[in-house]
Amino acid sequence: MKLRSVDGPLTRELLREPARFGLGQVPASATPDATTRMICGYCSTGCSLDVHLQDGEAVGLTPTADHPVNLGMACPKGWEALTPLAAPDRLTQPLLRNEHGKLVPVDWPTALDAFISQMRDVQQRHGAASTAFLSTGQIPTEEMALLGALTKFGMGMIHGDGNTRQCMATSVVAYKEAFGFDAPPYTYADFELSDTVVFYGSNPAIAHPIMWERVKRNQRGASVVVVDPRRTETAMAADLHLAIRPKSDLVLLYGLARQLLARDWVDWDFVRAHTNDLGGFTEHVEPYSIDRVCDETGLDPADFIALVDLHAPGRRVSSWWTMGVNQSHQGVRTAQAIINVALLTGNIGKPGTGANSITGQCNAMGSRLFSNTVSMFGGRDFRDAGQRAEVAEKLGIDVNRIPDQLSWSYDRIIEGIHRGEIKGLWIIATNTAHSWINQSDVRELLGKLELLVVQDLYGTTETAQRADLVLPAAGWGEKDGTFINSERRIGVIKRVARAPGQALTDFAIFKLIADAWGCGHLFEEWSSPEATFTLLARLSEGQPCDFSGIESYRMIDGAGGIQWPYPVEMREAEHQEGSFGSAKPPTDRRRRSKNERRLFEDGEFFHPDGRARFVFSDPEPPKERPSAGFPLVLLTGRGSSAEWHTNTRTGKSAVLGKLHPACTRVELHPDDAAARGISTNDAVTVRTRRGQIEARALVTPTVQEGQIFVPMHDASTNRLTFPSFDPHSRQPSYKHAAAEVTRVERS
Ligand SMILES: Nc1nc2c(c(=O)[nH]1)N[C@H]1C(S)=C(S)[C@@H](COP(=O)(O)OP(=O)(O)OC[C@H]3O[C@@H](n4cnc5c(=O)[nH]c(N)nc54)[C@H](O)[C@@H]3O)O[C@H]1N2
Ligand SMILES: Nc1nc2c(c(=O)[nH]1)N[C@H]1C(S)=C(S)[C@@H](COP(=O)(O)OP(=O)(O)OC[C@H]3O[C@@H](n4cnc5c(=O)[nH]c(N)nc54)[C@H](O)[C@@H]3O)O[C@H]1N2
Ligand code: SF4
Ligand SMILES: [Mo]
Repeated sequence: MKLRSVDGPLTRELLREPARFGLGQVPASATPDATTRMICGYCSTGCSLDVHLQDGEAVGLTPTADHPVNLGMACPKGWEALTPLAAPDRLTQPLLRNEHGKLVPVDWPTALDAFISQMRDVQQRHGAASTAFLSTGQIPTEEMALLGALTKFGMGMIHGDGNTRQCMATSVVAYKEAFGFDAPPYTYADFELSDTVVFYGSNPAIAHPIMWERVKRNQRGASVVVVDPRRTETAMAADLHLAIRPKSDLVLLYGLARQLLARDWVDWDFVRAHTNDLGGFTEHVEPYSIDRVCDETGLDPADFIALVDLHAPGRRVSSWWTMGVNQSHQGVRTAQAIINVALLTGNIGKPGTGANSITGQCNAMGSRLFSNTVSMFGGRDFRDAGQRAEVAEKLGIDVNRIPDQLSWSYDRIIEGIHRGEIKGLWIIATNTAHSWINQSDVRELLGKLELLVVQDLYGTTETAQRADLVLPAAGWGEKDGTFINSERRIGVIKRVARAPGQALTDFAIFKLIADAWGCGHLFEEWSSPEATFTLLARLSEGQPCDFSGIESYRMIDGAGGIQWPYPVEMREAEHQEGSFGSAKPPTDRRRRSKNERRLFEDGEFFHPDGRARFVFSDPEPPKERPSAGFPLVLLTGRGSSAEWHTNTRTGKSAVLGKLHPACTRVELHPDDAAARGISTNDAVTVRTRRGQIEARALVTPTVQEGQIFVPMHDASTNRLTFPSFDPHSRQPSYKHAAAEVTRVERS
């Protein structure tokens, strides 16, 4: 065929030798073995799965028995992980919108030609900064890194963010400010080694079922506390449930700190040696009396005191948080208030302790460190000339290719479309039209773009349906790479299945686009996922996340995953000691067995002075409060362990479909239901100022009076949510909007 702008060597090779790109080919990484192991592609727990092969292709899977993360367990999604690969709506060819507005199948050269010519056209007319990308925490680190390098160093883009903004941005900022680097300090063994385990806005029984299993294995008779407005499955199994008013966590935590100071339950040695600003913090929490805390959180004083008691000196306290904290108009300060309590009591860097943010997606941690969106590779700063020079040198590229400014955050990219400044958008592995907070707005906005490219497994997603060009991607199970889980553990995924039709790995798609764009020469060293991993290991050198000691995928596999940091010196020390991969007790910080490690054991943090910071500010009320027309507070979140986000993958499994109600449901309290004449299973309308949805009522005392809960998995949920953002992290506050529920009258 005749190509206008695409004539790179890789495209020619794709036409000549499609198997080299994995097309229709027996899995490249298939071993002759009957089984191979890899990390699950759903949540950030990072369970290992044994995939059973026949002629190199997956025929089934079971959880790995001897893996340090899951110890032989998996949740329903893990067991069903292969099913979505065979779904009938898998994309098998690129789709291009034709002059009649219809998406029609085309071949790769045509798709690449359309991508290059239209993206270039937008850039020529509106400048390179008018094109942007939105990516994900659900593809391997190597793919994220290649995308980030290609778009910013190769294609001249400045703006690109990920769905991790909806999820982890708050933790990133909280850790950076407090510790000097985005560094979750824990290892999962801490679940088992604590005396007190506190979950703030976290529902692991549903969202991280295998982490929850680790809590159940606690051998120290730990007291488990859940701070959540809802009586979740996790709260029901806890020793103490603090059903606070939504968004009152900050007041609770300042009150807790004040009580700890009043009782002198402070680890003074630790605080003096390793922190700054306790004086200011002590003054700050002074007004948070027991009365004020109970008044603002709605808690019973006895329950609040019980929480304080569980922080007694000598107890190992680990505090964990997830989206109930991060998705808030004051998420960063709330997360830092959790960190402050840990610093105050010296509950950090020791077994069974920590101020611990649990990540969400399988590779959210990889995205935070290597997607080149907000920070530059390895957690560096785009604005720092020295760091730009360092990255340029390690990559062998001209430093002028590296932008010297920060990318806009997701919400600012959306606003940029509003203002007509962003005209071309490339969305990879996220379903914006379903999951973004202001859905009616975003769906309309996507239509305003001059070019929308969507790269996904399925052509049926709400976002792909709105695209001008859809690129068919291979999924988990059909490609090689690494993920980084919640406890900083790097694990391997492998190609064990054939991608359907013309679907290519995201890695191959990025390489082809680089080639066709004319910047392929920048990525010669990025020849395969594993070669890219070596490059990333080199980029990590000298950073807190240094994993330059990892030599190969094989080494990671053999060790059951390796946590960062793992610098060269650590590997060398382990080799010398003969303790590599063995259970030999560690001797010093650099010589620790690599299987279960936590950060800050020596009290050294990543700020230049080595000290952690207390960061705090005054609480503020949520931006949209209940009113006469909308008297209820709407909470959203995960509905069941069988549903994953926008359900593009989990929705394909009949087994998973049986584990949750088929319809959209809204949970409401019996008194609110009675006042509105609503019974369970009634058809109801849920309204907010943004829009309304139809749902079935589930009347249950697990939600408090005055609150309702709608799972995020339904395509319409985000018509309701209120777009407010944490000012420091720009993370959306999905968990607070004013709403009303009414019964649909049958005619
Ligand atoms: N089955 C399943 N598992 C998943 C996912 C999935 O879609 N399905 N997604 C993964 C991802 S990406 C993520 S980020 C994690 C999310 O994991 P979680 O954060 O545990 O899940 P959510 O249900 O979003 O929110 C947790 C809880 O926050 C509570 N909450 C709401 N407002 C407040 C508040 O103001 N204060 C407090 N203290 N709590 C509040 C909600 O009632 C809810 O129970 O799950 C991961 N695991
Ligand atoms: N109301 C409400 N909304 C929320 C939340 C909430 O609590 N409440 N939570 C927020 C959070 S924490 C998150 S993380 C987001 C998640 O929101 P999304 O990221 O939009 O959700 P997913 O369904 O996981 O979308 C991933 C997409 O990538 C595709 N995909 C999967 N694997 C691959 C791959 O290897 N390559 C490519 N190219 N595509 C792939 C899938 O088919 C799917 O379309 O939702 C946010 N939205
Ligand atoms: S807990 Fe998470 S990582 Fe483990 S099997 Fe379930 S979805 Fe996969
Ligand atoms: Mo998430």
